[in-house]
Amino acid sequence: MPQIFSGIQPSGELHIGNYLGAVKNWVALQETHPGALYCVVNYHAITGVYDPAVLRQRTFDMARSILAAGVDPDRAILFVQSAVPEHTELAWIFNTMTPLGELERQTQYKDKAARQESILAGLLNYPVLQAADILIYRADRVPVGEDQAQHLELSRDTARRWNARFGEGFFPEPQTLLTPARRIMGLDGQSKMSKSLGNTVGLLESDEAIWQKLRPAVTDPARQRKTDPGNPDVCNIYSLHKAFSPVDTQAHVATQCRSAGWGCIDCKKVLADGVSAELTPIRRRAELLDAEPARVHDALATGGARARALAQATMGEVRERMGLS
Ligand code: AQP
Repeated sequence: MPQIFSGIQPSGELHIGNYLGAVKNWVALQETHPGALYCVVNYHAITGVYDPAVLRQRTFDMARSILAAGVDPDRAILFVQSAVPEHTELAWIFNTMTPLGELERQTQYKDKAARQESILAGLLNYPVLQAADILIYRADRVPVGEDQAQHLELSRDTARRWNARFGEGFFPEPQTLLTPARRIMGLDGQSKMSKSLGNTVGLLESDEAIWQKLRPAVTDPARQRKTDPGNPDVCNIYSLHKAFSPVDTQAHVATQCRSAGWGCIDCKKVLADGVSAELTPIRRRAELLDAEPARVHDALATGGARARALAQATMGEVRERMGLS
């Protein structure tokens, strides 16, 4: 049975990009892969200036949102990265074997570094820690969005490099599991929906707040007037229909767009209904968890203990094979 691992940063709210690209898949995979590991990767969220109290709160909120989205702590192992400090031990080991040039080539590093005045080493080494996060559980399937594909390639290179020196076949080469919604764009249609770009639609936002974001959202730029026929294939709103609306609604929306039967605002109203149908139960579960925060803390404590036992077993073997114990 393949071992599943995936992580998410507590660098802001859980948004529909994270949900459609990764977390929705986590919920599906826990049914077929009991013991799937899902991690709130707080060590990854400290590569810039941050406030400790805010980080602590966001870590809790992220765990609560993941549970509300449907991750079940009886099926999956949900934990916070810093509860398993062995991740950073293995990351150090991988750092000693990773060529600098490979890290400097990572697209996400280049994008984020370009937005910062002073670039910290942690930002560069982020994918090395990510390789450790995955490989410490000897995980071979990683449900993530498309933006993580290059980092997964580096994880595979890392596994190959370590295995070649210390034990052929010890670490698996982890494969990316993508969803159909592998890359959700922000509502400006310009760049990936991303916590750090502030262009997100939060999973727990109210219907009204979501509508205020959807109403001005960019559609097919060729559609200037309601009478202009549109092209759903280039419309970001239509790509969200594919994620949130039933199949027959998607077909109807596409026909109405191409024939100019509907204006974009009509199409957005139907999308808002689909989003509400999917997110309302998640919001309800989040409210229940807010009333009983101990359920979140308990899930993380149990998950942390289970994950740590697995990580310690791997590190025992790693130290042995590397002459460190
Ligand atoms: N727009 C997206 N479409 C599809 N999948 C996405 N993911 C993120 N954005 C999209 C996937 O969500 C998971 C968790 O991501 P993360 O929080 O660990 O880091 P990220 O990819 O860097 O997400 P953000 O929102 O863009 O955060 P910041 O701005 O802080 O870097 C991953 O599986 C990711 O692929």
